[in-house]
Amino acid sequence: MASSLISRQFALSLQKNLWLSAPGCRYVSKVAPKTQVEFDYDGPSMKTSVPGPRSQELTKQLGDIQNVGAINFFCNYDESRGNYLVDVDGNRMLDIYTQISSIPIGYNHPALLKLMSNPNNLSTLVNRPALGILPPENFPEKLTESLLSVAPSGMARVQTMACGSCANENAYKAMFIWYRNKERGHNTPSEEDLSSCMINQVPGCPELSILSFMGAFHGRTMGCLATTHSKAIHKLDVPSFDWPIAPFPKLQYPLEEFTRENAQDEARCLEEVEDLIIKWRQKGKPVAGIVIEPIQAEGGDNHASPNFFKSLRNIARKHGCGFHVDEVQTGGGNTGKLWAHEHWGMDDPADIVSFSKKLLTGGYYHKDELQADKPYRIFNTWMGDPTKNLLLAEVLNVIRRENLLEEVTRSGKALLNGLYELQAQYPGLLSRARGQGTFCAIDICDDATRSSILLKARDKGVLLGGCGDRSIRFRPALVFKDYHVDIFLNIFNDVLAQHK
Ligand code: PSZ
Repeated sequence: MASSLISRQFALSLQKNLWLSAPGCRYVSKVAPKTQVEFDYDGPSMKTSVPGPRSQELTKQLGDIQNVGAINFFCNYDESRGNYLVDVDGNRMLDIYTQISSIPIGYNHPALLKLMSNPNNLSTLVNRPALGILPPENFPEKLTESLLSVAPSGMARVQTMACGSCANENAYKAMFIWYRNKERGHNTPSEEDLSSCMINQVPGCPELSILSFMGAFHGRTMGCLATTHSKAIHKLDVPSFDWPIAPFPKLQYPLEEFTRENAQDEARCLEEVEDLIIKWRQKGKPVAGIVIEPIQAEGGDNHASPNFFKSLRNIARKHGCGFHVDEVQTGGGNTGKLWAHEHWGMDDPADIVSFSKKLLTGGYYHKDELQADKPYRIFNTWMGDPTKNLLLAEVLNVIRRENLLEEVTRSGKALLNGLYELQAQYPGLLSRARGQGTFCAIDICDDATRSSILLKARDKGVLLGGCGDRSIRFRPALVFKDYHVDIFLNIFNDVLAQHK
């Protein structure tokens, strides 16, 4: 199975000259002259409305096996290229959502196909190790080449995990362990600690808390879910912790017109954070850590200023709380920097930075002191996946080689300017265009109109996502260029004209 897939992909990469002449494909040489090959289609091409008949048939089949309520359509990943996702009905769509923001350099990037078709990588593909106990020889080297080469300021240690939730879940545990060790004065745990933890009681299972923000999304596993506050349906019926939840600033746009109001709102939120930390300490549930996204994504692309984050970081320090920046969605380059927190301009931005999605492997960076004091305290079977480290090392090479962060900054400006223009043209429909790099969003007048716009855009060959109550978010791959922005703006303009 694996080898037939590999040989097919190998064949694909060898056939690159054929792609040059494939109908609807083009060789983009002007934009990225340093790249030996970059393939992309020249625009969307729609054959049916989406989902088409084949997708509907497959959804029915899968429906006998799983809940399919969330499935949009089925994909043909062999045919997908660059910024274009092709479905099983032969529809080719400009993908500005990229698997919930998790395709870093487009579909079937030649550099990644080449990597995976290298026979030297076969054993990494077919033998998934339990990394915490039996890592492969090249593991330190690959971590150094991939994750450590882009480590946030002040962090030289990284722990990989399988997904974003798993990363955050373990990062929270790391903060609790660190906090209790500080409280204990780094002495060994007592007999009572050890026996009480076995029955979920204090002092072994202490009443500690993590402070999170209204509108946040940090994952759906039980611990993470206690810090997720974006939609009720995520949380309903699942027991949770009594942990403090602070308000996240609600910025008014355009920012230059509301400088004073926005600064006041941020100050109000920060004040509330300190109040909550004090209140929860008094309740006997001290805040061991603060977790925050640099831009609240699922919650509606809510931004805050670098000053807000700087002050919050100081509050965490002042009260002895760990500071965990969740870059699962913002990390990987969409904001024009590899990490969104780099925009804050701080030498010591966090104690923990978690990632997944565009970084291909989940995990978290941490300060030395956040390392668990004993083996097996932060542990599971896989603890990541070395194939993802291989891919990530190559993705980072491509990002550097093709200056993709600069490209993102450029196409992001074009995208945001386009959104500003559309918002001026359709003031009743659109508002609050905002973004950093291509990590952009715009608000639609109401949820029903948003759904209609998303579906109509899809039928015209543009894939977008929603977030928050009524926002549309943009999450293209890093190979999204100015001319993709133009294609998008033309189609989006047509769709909006139908909703006037
Ligand atoms: O509906 C869902 O479960 C979704 S839709 C988008 C996400 C999840 N994002 C995942 C995510 C995130 O955006 C942030 C900031 N933190 C943690 C997570 C969880 O990552 P995964 O999904 O890999 O567990």
